[in-house]
Amino acid sequence: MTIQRTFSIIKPNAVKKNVIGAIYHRFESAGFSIIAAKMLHLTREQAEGFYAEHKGRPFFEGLVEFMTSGPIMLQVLEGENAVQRHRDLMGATNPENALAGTLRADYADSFTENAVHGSDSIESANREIAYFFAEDEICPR
Ligand code: YYY
Ligand code: MG
Repeated sequence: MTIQRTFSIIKPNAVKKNVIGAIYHRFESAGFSIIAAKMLHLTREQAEGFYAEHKGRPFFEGLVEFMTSGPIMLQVLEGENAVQRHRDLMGATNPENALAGTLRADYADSFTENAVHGSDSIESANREIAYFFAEDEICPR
């Protein structure tokens, strides 16, 4: 029994499809509580900073272009083993490899436009949450 927090983004392609509510329903049905949320249209600086670990990779420029192409929803999710369970709910990074029933299988349009982001470790979650949320914007039950 380990209650964790993880960081989630509903990316621009999914926001454009009007599936914020559908994805929130999937989070809540899977036992996550949404304990912080905001909508933002990222600046280039915010997107580059968030994805700094990927700077220099061939897909970096396209990723930043995509992530700044429209508004996104940011969430902090809390629940049992949240980091790994949220990764499982999202599915593989490349939607061609995402299992049926995962968010990426259902909502991704391409490798880059893969609908959702989720932290890959507790350390990443802590860093990513702090990148976008002040402590007083997080509302645990
Ligand atoms: O954590 P996750 O989002 O599943 O994948 P990362 O390897 O951290 O890559 C971040 C982001 O970059 C991914 O969601 C799509 C994009 N991307 C890409 O467009 N092409 C690649 N070959 C690898 C990643
Ligand atoms: Mg990642």
